[in-house]
Amino acid sequence: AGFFERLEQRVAAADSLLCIGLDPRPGDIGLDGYGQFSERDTPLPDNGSEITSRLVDWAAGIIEKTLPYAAAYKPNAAFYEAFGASGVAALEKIIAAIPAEVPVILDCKRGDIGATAQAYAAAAYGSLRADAVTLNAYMGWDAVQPFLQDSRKGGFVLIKTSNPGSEDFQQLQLAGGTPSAGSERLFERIAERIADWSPALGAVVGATDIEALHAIRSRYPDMWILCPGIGAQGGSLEQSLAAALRNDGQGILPVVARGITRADDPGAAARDYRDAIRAAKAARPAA
Ligand code: OMP
Repeated sequence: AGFFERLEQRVAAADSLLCIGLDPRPGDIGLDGYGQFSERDTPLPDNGSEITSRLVDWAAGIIEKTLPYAAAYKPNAAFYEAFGASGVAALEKIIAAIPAEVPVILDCKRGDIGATAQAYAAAAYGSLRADAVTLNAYMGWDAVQPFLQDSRKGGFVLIKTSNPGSEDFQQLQLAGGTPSAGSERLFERIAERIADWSPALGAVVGATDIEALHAIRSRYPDMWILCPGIGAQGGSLEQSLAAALRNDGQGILPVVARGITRADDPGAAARDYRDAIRAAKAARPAA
């Protein structure tokens, strides 16, 4: 089955839309201060297997407590690559340990010329065995296509991101709007393209811009939206869901990473988010 079909099966089975980010910092595994920038001649660390096992244990603890509430997990590759080869080894093991019915979205925001994107796709799907990836479409369709050649896999393209810098380019008004559609912003044009490119693509729209969530949902009633920025970045779960739930009560994956992984009790935090999602679905006006 295709990625979004499998995602919808998991969402229905767990009655949850929660996407849990697995982004370990050195302090999370007792290595505060690890990763100082080094000169070329600095010797390589010799504690590689210890780092791998600490990362794997950290993730296993969170997955064990949060699995019933998770629609999907989203490890961000940066936090593993930061530990070098041992971190990437841990990421492989962590993805392999997540039950196959729970989709894994590898957050790597890829997008390079086709031949290179092909190699990145091999890394994401061949080595790491992720189910889907996050993508940066700045380089266009040939940078995205290699991630969709396998019909079981899918991608979420950055549309309106959660960070302050998302105002720098994504909001730019494009010249030459049509009389019917009016003026158009860059992020809206990208959303239009991905809707044409493939049904295996969803949109990343951050929880910090409720207007953008509204704009994308009203234009694309069926598109899946990955919605980070809840918890540590201050976005509202309730407002995001009110803006972007589909009529069928699916269609948006609110992402929480630090808000769960750094909670005193990650299991209770995930359950609370899951319960808030159920409440928001129950509260929405009848279609
Ligand atoms: P927390 O702020 O700890 O919940 O982490 C958010 C996660 O979502 C990080 O892995 C970010 O890289 C990612 N993210 C954003 O925060 N904002 C975006 O606009 C897009 C992403 C993403 O693609 O997931």
